[in-house]
Amino acid sequence: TEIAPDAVHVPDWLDADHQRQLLEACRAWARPPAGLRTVRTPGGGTMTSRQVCLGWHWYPYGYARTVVDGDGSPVKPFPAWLADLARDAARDALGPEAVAATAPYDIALINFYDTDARMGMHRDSDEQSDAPVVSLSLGDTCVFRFGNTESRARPYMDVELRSGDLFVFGGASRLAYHGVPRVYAGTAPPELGLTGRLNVTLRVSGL
Ligand code: MD5
Ligand code: FE
Repeated sequence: TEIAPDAVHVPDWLDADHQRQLLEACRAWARPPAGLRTVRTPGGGTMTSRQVCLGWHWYPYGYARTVVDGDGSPVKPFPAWLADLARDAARDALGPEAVAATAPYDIALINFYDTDARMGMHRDSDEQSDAPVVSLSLGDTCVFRFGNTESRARPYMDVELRSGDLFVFGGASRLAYHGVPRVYAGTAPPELGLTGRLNVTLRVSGL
């Protein structure tokens, strides 16, 4: 479903087996060193989701090769299979032209949401590439709020993202404001064995 120009939601893109495999990989990446951490913003805020990065380490607001705001370790490598997965996802959602001229995907930001975690409205503008962002959701259903490029305020559209869903944001939607105002407790597929929600975003650094 095209939610906005070049913003495409593909429900159930990952089948149950692939969801399980991706979850297992995320659990391994979450372990130290360079594991799951709490992100603090320069303004003194604390993000309620916890995050792990692959390839490049994101901190508010830039990218580094070490965990500059955590244990100082080198960032974990970005595996080739994730680059293939990202390209396949972007192609499926937007068509081959969308990634024909882009550099390989080289960043994964993985956010773990407890039931009471949220993500405020923001834009992803720390990348030096306009390649589409690929988002994969696992676990509990959330409300994803997709806004406009001008401000955090209305107009925006609320979409439910479920375990296995793909969302790809390219073109004019790449710099839209967006957030996660709510996670629905206990809505994960029981066989997955995940409490809460996990989101994997795949990006091109352009660095
Ligand atoms: C999430 N993550 O559900 C979302 C999914 C993040 C983040 O927002 O920064 O880790 S990715 C949503 C996204 C990315 C790039 C552009 C747009 C949305 N967009 O234009 O709406 O945890
Ligand atoms: Fe974002």
